[in-house]
Amino acid sequence: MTQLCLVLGDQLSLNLPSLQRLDPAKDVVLLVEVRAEATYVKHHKKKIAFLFAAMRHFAEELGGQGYKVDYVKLGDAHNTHSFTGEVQRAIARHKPDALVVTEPGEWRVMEQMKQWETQFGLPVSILPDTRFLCSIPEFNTWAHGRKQLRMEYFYREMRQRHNLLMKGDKPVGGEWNFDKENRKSPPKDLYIPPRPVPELDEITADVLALVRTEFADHFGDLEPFDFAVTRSAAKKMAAHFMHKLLPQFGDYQDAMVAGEAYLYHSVISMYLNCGLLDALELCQQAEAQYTEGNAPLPAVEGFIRQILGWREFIRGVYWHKMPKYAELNELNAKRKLPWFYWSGETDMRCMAEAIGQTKQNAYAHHIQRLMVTGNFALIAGLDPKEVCEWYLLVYADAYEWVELPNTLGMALFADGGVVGSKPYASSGKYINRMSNYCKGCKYSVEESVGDNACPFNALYWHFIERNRARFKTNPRMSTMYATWDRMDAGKRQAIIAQADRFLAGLSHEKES
Ligand code: FAD
Ligand code: DLZ
Ligand code: SF4
Repeated sequence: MTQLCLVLGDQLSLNLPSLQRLDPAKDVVLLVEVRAEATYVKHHKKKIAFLFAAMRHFAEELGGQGYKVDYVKLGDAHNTHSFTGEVQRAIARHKPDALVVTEPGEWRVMEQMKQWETQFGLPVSILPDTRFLCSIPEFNTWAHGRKQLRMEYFYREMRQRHNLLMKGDKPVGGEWNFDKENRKSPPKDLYIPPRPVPELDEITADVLALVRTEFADHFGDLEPFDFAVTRSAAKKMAAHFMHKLLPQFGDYQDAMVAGEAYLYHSVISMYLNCGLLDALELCQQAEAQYTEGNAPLPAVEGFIRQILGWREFIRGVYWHKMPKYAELNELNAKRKLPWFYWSGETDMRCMAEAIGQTKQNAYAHHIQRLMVTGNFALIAGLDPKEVCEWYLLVYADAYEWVELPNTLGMALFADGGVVGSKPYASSGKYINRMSNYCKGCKYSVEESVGDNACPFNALYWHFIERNRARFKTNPRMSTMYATWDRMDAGKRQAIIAQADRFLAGLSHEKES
């Protein structure tokens, strides 16, 4: 019996379950560059280049391991530009007896795969993706019957199950979570060790030329291109983080500094999500930095929590709640996405910085995504569908399984509290505390009303007031309502009018 195995662009791992099933001597691995995947949302140019270059390098790596690889390039004659079309053509070429795949990261692709057995008249095995540390059935069992899904409790079980930072059945250091010791404001003289810049080889140069011509109208800058595109280069990026940045990761996890896109963040999500890095290996490497005395516990615990806790929890929520999840809009937000999300041209310095870095790097760190662009979208009442599409296409690490619960749930509260127990709404005060953006901004973060007032301030109160019925009884929001209600009625009226004027002035169309 011969098998055909389709490997997707975010499945570039040698330990992929479907690859483990193959007999390299006779089975065939298929990788395909297809327009449908690059354009179902118009992905950032850098993201397409990154994935195509990583796929081409992975095909070489597989060849080196003795696999028979069939690689379809974007420009190949007769490319049908869809997964289904390319599998069909490959069946005609190789005449396999069976198809084998690993479950995909997106619901829409799973729906396609489920049709293949009938469509092609061949047995199709869709294997669980064991690169994740919690399987979909395991998450569903954990979630079953719980009134609320809370990451913290899920995370504790994951720590025990994978024996990370554990002393017997107790957490190392006596606590599960050291967040209160993390999250300092950025000092003026922060030194950030420079990140390694991977070399550009011929394969990547060819892909850059392809993307430059074929996807010219997509969002974002293609160059400078400084992503790792091989497993070994991605491992060097991770090693740089472990040795040079992890000790201060916790301290400055929430900090934002103008002109500093990466700070002490690992910048590994794009490699982890496409399969070049392994989640458990990263957690174990971080743990070793603690046990060897190279990094403090709060930093290491914080990093492990992001991967073992948040990343796995978010994936669990996605598969537990889809497909209805994508349609949720708890706060009935309907405003169109302002044009400056595409251009980065706005006088709000925090937004210009976060969007500008996103255009340049296809990356922004968590707090920029959550508390700047996400917070603005939440308090301005932007339509979740438009916001989710933006997040899915602008970031190199974005696939729907991870983007959707983070955006629709964590940032927009459009899921009504599945991911977070309260909305992450905030005025300019939070941004001022955690960044140096406000000092160079046209607006004054101290003011809520008037031409110079920071738009986040009035929008925040507008959000609080217009969602009173929904949040007044939420105990975690009661101080906010008490503060707002204590304010002088004239002041409250002026703030609401200020926000209304600002919202009326937002344009979703390109200005000529
Ligand atoms: P670090 O800050 O160094 O953290 C280490 C790792 O932890 C990350 O690489 C990532 O794998 C994991 N992690 C941390 N937080 C989360 C989280 N909330 N969910 C899942 N994994 C997490 N992450 C994505 O990978 N893809 C996305 O499309 C994505 N969209 C997001 C959209 C919004 C609105 C928000 C608020 C967050 C989103 N995140 C997404 C989560 C997080 O912002 C990124 O994982 C992180 O910024 C990646 O940068 P880093 O590798 O430097 O992470
Ligand atoms: C994101 C992406 C892009 C741009 N192009 C391809 C492609 O040409 N071929 C491919 O196999 N995968 C691509 N991907 C990643 C897929 O969109 C991803 O595998 C699915 O969304 C499932 O998570
Ligand atoms: Fe952003 Fe307001 Fe600060 Fe300007 S003043 S950077 S708009 S928070």
